[in-house]
Amino acid sequence: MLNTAAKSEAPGTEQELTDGFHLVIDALKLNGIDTIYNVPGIPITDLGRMAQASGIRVISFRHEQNAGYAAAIAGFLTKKPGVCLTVSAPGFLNGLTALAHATTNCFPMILVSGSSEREIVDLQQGDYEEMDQLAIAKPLCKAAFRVLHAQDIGIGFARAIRAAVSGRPGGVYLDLPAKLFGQVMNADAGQKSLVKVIDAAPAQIPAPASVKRALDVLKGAKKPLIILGKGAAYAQADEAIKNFVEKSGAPFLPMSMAKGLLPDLHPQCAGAARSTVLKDADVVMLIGARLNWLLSHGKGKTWGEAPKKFIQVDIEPKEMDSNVEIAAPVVGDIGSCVSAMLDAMGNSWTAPPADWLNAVKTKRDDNVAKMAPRLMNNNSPMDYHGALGVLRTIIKERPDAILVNEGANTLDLARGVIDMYQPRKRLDVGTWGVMGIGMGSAIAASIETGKPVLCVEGDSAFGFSGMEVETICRYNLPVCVVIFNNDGIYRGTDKNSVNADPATTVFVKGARYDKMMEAFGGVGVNATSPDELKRAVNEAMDSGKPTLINAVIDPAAGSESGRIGNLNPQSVLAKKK
Ligand code: ADP
Ligand code: TPW
Ligand code: MG
Repeated sequence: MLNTAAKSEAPGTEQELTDGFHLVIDALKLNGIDTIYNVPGIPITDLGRMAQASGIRVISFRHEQNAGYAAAIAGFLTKKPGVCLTVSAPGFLNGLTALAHATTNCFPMILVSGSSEREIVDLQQGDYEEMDQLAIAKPLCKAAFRVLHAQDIGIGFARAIRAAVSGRPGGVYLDLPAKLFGQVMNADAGQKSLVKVIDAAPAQIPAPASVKRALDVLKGAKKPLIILGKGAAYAQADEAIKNFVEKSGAPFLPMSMAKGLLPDLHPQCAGAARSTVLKDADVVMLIGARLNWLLSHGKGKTWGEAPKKFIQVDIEPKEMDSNVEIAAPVVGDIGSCVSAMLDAMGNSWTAPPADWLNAVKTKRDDNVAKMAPRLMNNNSPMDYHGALGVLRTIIKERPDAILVNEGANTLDLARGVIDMYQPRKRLDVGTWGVMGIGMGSAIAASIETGKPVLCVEGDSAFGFSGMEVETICRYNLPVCVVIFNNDGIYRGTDKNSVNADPATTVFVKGARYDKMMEAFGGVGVNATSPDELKRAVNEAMDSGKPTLINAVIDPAAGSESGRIGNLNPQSVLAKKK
């Protein structure tokens, strides 16, 4: 139903009116956008209020970056653009990191920011929060639009939505100058100006010849490997992907956010034999995963000496050959591509050679067995493995819960230790390895899915979005935050040998993050052993109460930059410690 703003006053000319505020809300609702992640202020305070009054869920954050990360992950989880609403210049800039993050990760998101008066901004006359936001946003997103007239709001939102979700998804910026909101127009004309986006992300069917080429390459493999990336998780083609992987018989390796697409305990999962399969495979099929730094660009030591052929399934044609030659590109949406491959495989597909499958299985079972005793230790203070062993069991018992994870050691070790069982249950730092996605992701995950959320956070990582524990308490969300508190970044043991300042990577020793949650009425627990941790997390997950557990980790347990210390540049002048 149309929101009408008012009636015109002049006698004889009485007509229903609408305005920019109402048209924005109507445009969102018409397109099924039912949630906004927001921080209020001039000129969008009333927009948030009116959106809430109209039935849209408006989640107000303490910082736009976190609202933006929430919108970005909402896009990943739902395939609809997550919407973040901010004020002008500083609010816009705070949201911009998340917009760039969404674009980098191929998540559909729309950053909607109010802006100042165009005439004043363009003459640089010093308006309130003056900034040429559109120009600044452009290089950081897929598309950027500004709406100057109320009658263009419908088209503006339609373009933003379509740009965000079609093709390779990404971030879109929509600039709404303050003046727009108060613009009045005839309500009927306003209604007619709205656009319902039909088939926003149309299926992109792969060329049959590309499907045949891919299967020919796969069939010729002696040591095939399938790598599933977060694009495959995003695609929501879970059944088709599972059937395809199983029919192929090939070992599969899930990238971090693709874990659970097929369970990590699936007999074909090569997660625990990662280095072996990357090194030894002769044919590698990438499904919704890029050959970026996370896969060592498809070359070098990680990939071994033996020649390899790559098959790549992706919606973005330009992704092909980005790092190495792709022998069989399959361009299309993953649902269509995987279904087409499945059909073309027929009923007589032969499994890969047994010696390859056995070699992978042996390596995987060895690595799992080596890890097992470390996960059962009950040391106090805890080490990473003792604490993670407990969380791994909790997720096994509650496969429905969503796991949010960030940090360095806390991230890298949790990714390896905690098995996932269902698609889109693991949300983490993404392609850039961003610290700060934690609380925004947790809030959006809870709002969008209604499922319980477990956040496993480094103490540094948590600090980037920690104030949002107030938001978690305010909306009473079933979020349990576990802080791996090792007194710092990577380790809490660095010393400054020159003066009394603390070393650059350490924090206050023995900090009690649990008290932060108590300050807002949530539950805080200090856990010093795996047993205590287990009890506290189970209690939190059972009660659904906002909870923060300060898990005391040995400050000496971690290593520099977790698993990616090799990426640190080295000074030849600095003395090695
Ligand atoms: P990961 O970090 O898990 O390896 P990436 O973010 O590098 O994954 O890669 C995701 C890829 O998935 C991107 O290249 C993107 O174009 C692609 N993608 C996203 N959605 C789809 C889809 N629906 N169909 C096909 N490809 C997709
Ligand atoms: C936005 C650099 C990578 S990991 C990390 C930082 C600051 C924190 C690691 O410490 P934490 O984990 O979280 O306590 P742990 O278990 O190893 O002690 N700014 C941004 N993103 C990144 N990646 C950084 C800085 C970084
Ligand atoms: Mg730490």
